Amino acid sequence: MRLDELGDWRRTHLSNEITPELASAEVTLMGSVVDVRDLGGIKFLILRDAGGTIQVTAPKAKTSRRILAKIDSLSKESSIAVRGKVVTAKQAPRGMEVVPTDIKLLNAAITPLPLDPTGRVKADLDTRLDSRLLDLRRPKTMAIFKIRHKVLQIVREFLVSKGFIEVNTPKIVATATESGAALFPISYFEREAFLGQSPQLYKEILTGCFDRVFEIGPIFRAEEHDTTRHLNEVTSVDIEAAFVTQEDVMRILEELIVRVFNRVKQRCAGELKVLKHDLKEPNPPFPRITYGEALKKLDDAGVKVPWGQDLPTPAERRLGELVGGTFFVVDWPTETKPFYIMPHKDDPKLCCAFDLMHEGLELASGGTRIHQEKLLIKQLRQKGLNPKRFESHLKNYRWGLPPHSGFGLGLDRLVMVLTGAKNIRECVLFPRDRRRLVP
Ligand code: AMO
Repeated sequence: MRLDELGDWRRTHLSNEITPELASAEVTLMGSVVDVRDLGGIKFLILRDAGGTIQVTAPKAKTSRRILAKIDSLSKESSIAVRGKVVTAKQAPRGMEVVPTDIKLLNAAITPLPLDPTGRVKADLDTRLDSRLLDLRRPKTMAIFKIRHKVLQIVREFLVSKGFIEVNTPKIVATATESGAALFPISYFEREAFLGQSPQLYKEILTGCFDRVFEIGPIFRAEEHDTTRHLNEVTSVDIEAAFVTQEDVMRILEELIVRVFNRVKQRCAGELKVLKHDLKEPNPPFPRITYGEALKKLDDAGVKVPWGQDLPTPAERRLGELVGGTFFVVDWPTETKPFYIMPHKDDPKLCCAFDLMHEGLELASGGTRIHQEKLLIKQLRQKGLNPKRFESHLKNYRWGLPPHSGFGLGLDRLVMVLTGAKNIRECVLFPRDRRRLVP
C-alpha cells in the first residue's frame, strides 16, 4: 500500500478540542484508525488521538472517489491524518463530526492484529504485555497510566510544598542496602557492581546538605517470587529529612497518601469511571499496631509467623482483613529491618521502623536512621556485613551528618490501589519479572 508523507501537514486540533464553536472550520486531525464502517450512503471512520475519538463522516454523494477509496484501504490502527470541515451532527457520538477533504495514510497497520485495542475481545495479561503498544491504546490501560502521571504530579507538588528538593542518585552501585532483597550483579569494567536496591544511603547523606530530599526512580530487586505484587524493577518514591524522627515522617506519609487519594478522585474522575473503580479515601489518622500485636492477631486467626520474620504475602493479606483499611505497623524487630534503622533506646531488640499497609498490601516502609558512626558499624557487623566495604559511606558520618528519618513508597503498588488493578504488571508500562525481559 502506498504511504503518504507527513509533508507540511500539522495537527490543528485534538479530537476533544472539536467543539460546536468550530462548526464550518477547516481542521487537521492526526491519530489512529479505530474502525471504518460503510452504511450504504455514508462511510464512517473513527479516529483516535490523545484527546479521545472523533467520527469522520464521508457522504458518498459528496466525497471524491479518491478519498472514498482511501477510506476503504485503511486497516485498523493505521496512522492517519485527516483534513476536513467540522460539522454539527446530533447523531455523532460527540455531537460534532468532520467531513474529510483529504486523508493521508502515514503508516499502515497489519491485519490481523495480535490484540484488539478496543478491549472488546478479551486477552490475558501476558498476551497484552507482549503487544503492549496496542494494549496501551485500550481505554482502560490508558486510564491507568493517565492516573499514574497525575499521581507523580501530585506527589511532586506535595513534597516540594513541604520543602523537599528532588534529587537523582546513581543506580549503578557498589553495595547492598536492603537486607533480604537480593542484588543484581553487573559487570562494571574490571569490577563487579550492582543495580541499586534503593537510594537509601545517598538520600541519607544528602540530608547533610539539602535538609530534605526526595527521589522518584527505579529500584532493582533480584527476588525470585512470582506474585501479583512484586516486580524486579519498580519505581519508588523515596524521601529523607534531617532533624526529624519516624513520627514526623509517618505524618508526612499519612498526609501524602490522603492528598493523593483525594486529588486522584477529583482530577481523574473520567479515568476512574473508565476503570469502573469506586475509589475510597482513607481516613486519617491511620491506626498503628505494633509488630507484636500484628503477630498476635495473625496467631489468633491461625496464621503463624515466627517472631523476627518479615510478614509473608499471605500473612499481609490476612492482617489486612483483620485490621482493615490503611494502617501502620510499628516497633519491628531490629533483626528484621536493615542495618541503617535506629534500634529503640530502651529495648534494642526493637527498632524505630514502620510499614504502611493498605488493604493487605505493603505500600511503604521507613523509619528513624542511625546517624552515629559507631552504632552504624555495630549494626553492620550484627547483620554480617563488612564495615570496610561501607567506608565511603561511613566517612560522611564523621562530617556531622544530622539525625534523620525517611521512607520509601512503592509507586507501582500505590497506582494499583488507586486504579483497582489486581496485578502490579497492569500499572507498569514494561514490567520486569522473573520471566519477562521484553518488551
Ligand atoms: P522497602 O524494601 O520496603 O524499603 O521498599 C519500599 C517500598 O517499595 C516497594 N517495593 C516493591 N514493590 C514491588 N515489587 C518489589 N519487589 C518491591 N520492593 C519494594 C514497596 C515497599 O514498601 N530503603 C527502604 C525505604 C526506607 O526506609 O526509606 C526500602 O527500600 O511498596
